[in-house]
Amino acid sequence: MSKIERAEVFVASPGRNFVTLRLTTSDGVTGLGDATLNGRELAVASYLRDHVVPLLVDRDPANIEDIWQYLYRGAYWRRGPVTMTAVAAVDTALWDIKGKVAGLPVYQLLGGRSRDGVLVYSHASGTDTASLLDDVARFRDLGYKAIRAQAAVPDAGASYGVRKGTVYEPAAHSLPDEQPWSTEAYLDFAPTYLEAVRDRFGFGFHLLHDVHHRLTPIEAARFGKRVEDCRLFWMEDPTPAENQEAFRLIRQHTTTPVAVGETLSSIWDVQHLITEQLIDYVRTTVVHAGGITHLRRIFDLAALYQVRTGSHGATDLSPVTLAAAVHVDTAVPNFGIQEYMPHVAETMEVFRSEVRFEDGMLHAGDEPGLGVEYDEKAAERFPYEPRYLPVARRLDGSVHDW
Ligand code: CS2
Ligand code: MG
Repeated sequence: MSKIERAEVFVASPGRNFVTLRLTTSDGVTGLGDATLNGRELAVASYLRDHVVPLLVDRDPANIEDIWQYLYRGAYWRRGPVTMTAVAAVDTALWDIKGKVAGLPVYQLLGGRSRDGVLVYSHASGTDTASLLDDVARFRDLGYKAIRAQAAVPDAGASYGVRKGTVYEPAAHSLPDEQPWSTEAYLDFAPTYLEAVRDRFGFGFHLLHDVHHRLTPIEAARFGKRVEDCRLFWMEDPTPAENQEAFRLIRQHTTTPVAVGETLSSIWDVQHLITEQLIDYVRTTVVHAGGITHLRRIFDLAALYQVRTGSHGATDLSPVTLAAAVHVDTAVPNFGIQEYMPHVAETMEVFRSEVRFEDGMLHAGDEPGLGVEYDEKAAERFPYEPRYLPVARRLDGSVHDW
């Protein structure tokens, strides 16, 4: 019997911070898992090093489901982003190993190919409408068939989702940026730039928008109704999802499709959203929702209710997560769309990935396993630096959802 012989946790900052788990078996097969939780990286690194690695050594890497149950139920303390990210890293690495042992890409282990390629959307942004329109034009030229549009809200300072050069969340500070927020200014402004995108470029591509948890349910209902003529592919995270029931009110007022899930980590966090058809797309992803094993369970539940997938894929998710997501997306029947922001060159020096972009789609490649290798020597050139996501404050100084 093959055994897990070694489990190593790497923390490095090639372009931004990533935590990576590498398992090695007694047969010398390696598997990778992403364990990155943006702004809380070391908590997951410690969870793995101090509490999970000692439990893995000598286990049979073939028993993915058993190891998942052992780590999840065996912790007693359930769910939550730190736990589920740590479990995800182990699970992803085990699927990588299983694929390499079988000589098959992971999507084959999940039932094989359901589609030729994985439709992706990327992020156009601007400091105002004019620069946003230029950025949308750039993404259209690059061949994207789906584009998310975000612009900085006037009088509300910096906004989420707006790139500064190549930097995308977080800003390069060791303590959180504090960014002003005005719901009124946003509700006045955002619909106008979404309309400007449709006026200029028409309807021959998918247009998406991220509200980033900023609105109350009734404000979100008003926003969704106001932008119906833009025919958005989705409005994302219109209101925080701790209270799943809150989405019923949004549903009662608008036909703009709703996507939720990037901050949620278990099937229980999306249960009512899915089974009561309060959303159209579920955005949980491999790294923050318990790995391929648990994500597949969420997506199968979603399929029963005509909810499609739309996995989170910002650059704080490592190329290991992107590859794992593309394997899952290739196989599941209810795939919707995959978020994709290309990683910067430093990131790709450390993670060599088979994932390829072509004509608006991602392709997983046919290497056994996930098709990603980690270059730990290259990673040594990029030491970890503490970084935080920003914090939002309303114009009166009180804290808002970022
Ligand atoms: C965003 C993310 O990609 C998205 O839709 O909401 O950029 C999110 O803010 C970051 O991943 C947080 O780490
Ligand atoms: Mg988002």
